[in-house]
Amino acid sequence: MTRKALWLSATSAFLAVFTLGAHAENRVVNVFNWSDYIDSSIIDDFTKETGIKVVYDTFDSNEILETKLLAGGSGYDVVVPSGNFLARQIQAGVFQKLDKSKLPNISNMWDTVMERTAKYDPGNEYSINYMWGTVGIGYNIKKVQAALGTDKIDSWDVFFNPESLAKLKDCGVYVLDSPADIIPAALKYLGLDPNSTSPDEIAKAEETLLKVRPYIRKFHSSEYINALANGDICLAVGWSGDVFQARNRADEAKQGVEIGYSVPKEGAQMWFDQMAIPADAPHVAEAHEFLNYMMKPEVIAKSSNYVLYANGNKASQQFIDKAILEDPAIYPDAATLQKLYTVSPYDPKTQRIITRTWTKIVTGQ
Ligand code: N2P
Repeated sequence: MTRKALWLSATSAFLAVFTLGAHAENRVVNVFNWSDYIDSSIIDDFTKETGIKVVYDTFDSNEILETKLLAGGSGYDVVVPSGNFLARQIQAGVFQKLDKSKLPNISNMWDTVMERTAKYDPGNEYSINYMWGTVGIGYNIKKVQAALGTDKIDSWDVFFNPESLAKLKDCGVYVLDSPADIIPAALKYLGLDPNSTSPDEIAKAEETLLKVRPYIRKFHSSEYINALANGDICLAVGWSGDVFQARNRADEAKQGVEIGYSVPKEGAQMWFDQMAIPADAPHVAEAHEFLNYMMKPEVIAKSSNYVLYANGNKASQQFIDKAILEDPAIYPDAATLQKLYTVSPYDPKTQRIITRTWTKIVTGQ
């Protein structure tokens, strides 16, 4: 080889390596997940292990996610709708089928959870469970004791009974800004089917909520974590793990705030948040790598240990803190399971009624 040829081949070898390297660095996955829903070290570890950069955005409402998905071109590669929303989004053609050959860690998943999520995603073809939990009542134990004379809440009556909620008005009540979580709870409290699509029954739920509306300070689906932890409010209708995160933040702050969580005896909703890949996702290969990584038992256990929600990964349970695994409000025992119901997606007509009803409730008119 002449000197020039040698130089040329060295240069092209260098260029080849350089280009490959640059390509690896450019790999990206755009993730859109709920707020307060991951230990961020998981994202750093994923990037270290795979070289794929994660652009991580958050939301706190299924409606917000749905609006983006239905508009198309969201640019997201992995999104996490709840099962009842996922079901109709699958119907609308928003997602692509998962390539299971790229997801070997699916063998770690928990059949009991998959049977339940199949209600929303038959055959679990489009989605993988991330976390699941309940809708219940988070409360400031001392403030509730002072206002109501009890430090134990076990019934929706504390919230839906206007006489009771009036007593909590001044110490502050927040409620999820989420009709598909709150209206079924009102129906259940009234002894009706939480999945009712009857306009009359939904009107009864509306009436019940309007009666307590004057005592609600805010409808919001993520601010209640800090509001509870700081002692700014005394009650929140919220999601289980978020309330437990509030409890932990309060413990860390050492200001004497103690937080409790109740799965009311009349029944509480059990929901499933599912990871899925939009049909128009720009980085499909990276999305599969991300999903497969999230199904590693140690990884998803780390997430549950941090966000205090149960996950749908059976093999992860050996890595989950004992206190979490044995807490029936996180991993329900048979007695708690009996109290839990699931919700179905609303048909378009019922959805319009629900949306209208919710506007009336939130605006108080
Ligand atoms: C996470 C709340 C997710 C539960 N902060 C709602 N599906």
